Amino acid sequence: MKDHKDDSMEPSSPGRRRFLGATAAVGIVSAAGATGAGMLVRSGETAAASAGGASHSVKPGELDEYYGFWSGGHSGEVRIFGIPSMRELLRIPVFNFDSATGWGITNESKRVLGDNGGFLNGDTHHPKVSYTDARYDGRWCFINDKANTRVGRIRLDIMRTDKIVTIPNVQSIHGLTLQRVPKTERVFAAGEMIIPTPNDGRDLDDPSKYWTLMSCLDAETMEIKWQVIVDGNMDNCDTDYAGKYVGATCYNSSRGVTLQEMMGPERDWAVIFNVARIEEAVAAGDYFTIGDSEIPVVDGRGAEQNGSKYTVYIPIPRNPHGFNTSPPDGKYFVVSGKLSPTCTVVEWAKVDDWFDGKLDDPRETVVAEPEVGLGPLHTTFDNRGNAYTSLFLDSQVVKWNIADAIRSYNGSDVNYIRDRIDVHYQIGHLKASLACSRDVDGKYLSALSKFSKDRFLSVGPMHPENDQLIDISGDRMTLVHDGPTYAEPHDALMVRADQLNPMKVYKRDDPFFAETVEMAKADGITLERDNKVIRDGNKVRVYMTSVAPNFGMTEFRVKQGDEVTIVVTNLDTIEDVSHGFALVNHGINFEIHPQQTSSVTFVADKPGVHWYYCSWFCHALHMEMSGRMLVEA
Ligand code: RUQ
Ligand code: CUA
Repeated sequence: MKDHKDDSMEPSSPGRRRFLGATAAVGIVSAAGATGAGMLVRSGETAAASAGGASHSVKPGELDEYYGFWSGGHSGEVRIFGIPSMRELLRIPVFNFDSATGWGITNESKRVLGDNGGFLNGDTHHPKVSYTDARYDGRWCFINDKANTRVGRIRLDIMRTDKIVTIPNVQSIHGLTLQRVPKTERVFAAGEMIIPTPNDGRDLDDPSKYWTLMSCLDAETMEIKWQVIVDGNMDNCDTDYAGKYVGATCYNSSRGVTLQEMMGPERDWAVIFNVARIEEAVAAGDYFTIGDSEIPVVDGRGAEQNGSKYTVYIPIPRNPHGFNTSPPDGKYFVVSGKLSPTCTVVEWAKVDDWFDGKLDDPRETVVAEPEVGLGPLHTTFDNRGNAYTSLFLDSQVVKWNIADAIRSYNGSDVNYIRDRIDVHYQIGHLKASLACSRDVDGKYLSALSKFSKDRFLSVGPMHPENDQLIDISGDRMTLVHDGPTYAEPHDALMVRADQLNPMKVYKRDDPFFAETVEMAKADGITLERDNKVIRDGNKVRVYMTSVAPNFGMTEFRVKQGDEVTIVVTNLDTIEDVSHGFALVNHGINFEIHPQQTSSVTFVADKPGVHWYYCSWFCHALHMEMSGRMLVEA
């Protein structure tokens, strides 16, 4: 890599350097494991800009303006930040095991984890909050699991995961996006890795028979409605603002299985799916199925002929990555070149023209292809017609004007680059406040930098990442915060604080623990009152209440080998008075927040006295909130 010092820092230069595609390809591959000298150089511009940070601080006791939803990467969770303070407010376990809340331990969480409760890892990339008329409606946050091919859904009233589904016929869900209008009824999940279909041992050595599929889920039921088989692979995806299309990038149009093969072609593509035509085909029975799966699969292949009835393949330079639709009206989408220094701007209305048969060449949907810098990955937007693209290799965010990029593409000699700012370092995703919705406000931008290098105290070989906050409200971008994060948020989005309305105390009829309440009812138990042990053969159900600083039962007796279910109902009604139930030497701990019922099932295999205690600090006598399980040999 070249040293940054050699490059012009003029924000108005169209690109910091021009180069051949091959050079970029070598650059990005070496940077993947790299410590290029150029990455360490900081410009004077950034140091000066950082000085302006104080005005964006949120004072103790003050509330933030936005909720930030951060994917937790291979931690498998989702995190909530306050923006602009960048304070971490909550971690929501999704695909991971969580010691604090008992996610993966309690019966309620195991029901959500389902058959996949055996997997304790996940890799979350793209959190998406549900919409009504392309505005955040506070119902759900959806999240993909790249590691185990799942999609999870978080209820935003209680901030807990309530559904997880495994997507069949594909491997690795990477891109995840939602229908915006009239509201989120469909969730789209892009399969990334190509595999034989069905993947039952056939065609192991014949990658020409490997495929992947786009899946559409019903947002309400989380059932998979249909899938579309495509050429190439799929990476990131997004929808339009009319409820008609979903599109995904493809970085492996050659369907290669090695890095060299995947980097081969000069152009890959973005594939666009015509949702209405796919659903008509499914309704008409014009589909097939794969292996044991009953999901209708529609054939969207045919890249050589530019697509099928259901799809169009728009050629895009070299291994494109991000796919982002421009707010507030969703007129364009921007695809980043990754190994090409360009972004490609496509007008959604021209995709209509394509499907209406008015165009001869899918490239006619392209209205601009600005040169933005090295390693463009993702693009976000303000409310003033500007786009902001992350440049992995340049470690920069570049701000460019969409209308001027279109003018330039049409031959005008106009400079579309508005500003550049260094980020620290090797940025992946970036997202401006409300930029995926009609309410885009052009105030803040989160820059998720993959390397932090020298920005923080050393904590050993694993460095934190650096999620930076940039003020984009003025003509020039200003860096206002460095936010170290633990492995490894990929993407983030901001929702205005007034757009969410989480509960402060559970309702007793919450569906999250309804099944446990049903079980109690069948045992003749009123959870809000009873402290009782029910024996049913060698199955023992222990029902107890908790009110700070007491468990309703300070001892219970079982026999060695009994299968014991402990159900705890927190009768405290005051917000914040959470209890926990930890059973010593049994690997059991879980949350019970005010008015919540939680339960756990285990085998009492060790005779003797086993203490349980409250693990959530709730009262001056919290230490004394305990009891004994007596196990008879
Ligand atoms: S991808 S660094 Cu998983 Cu969102 Cu682009
Ligand atoms: Cu209850 Cu601590």
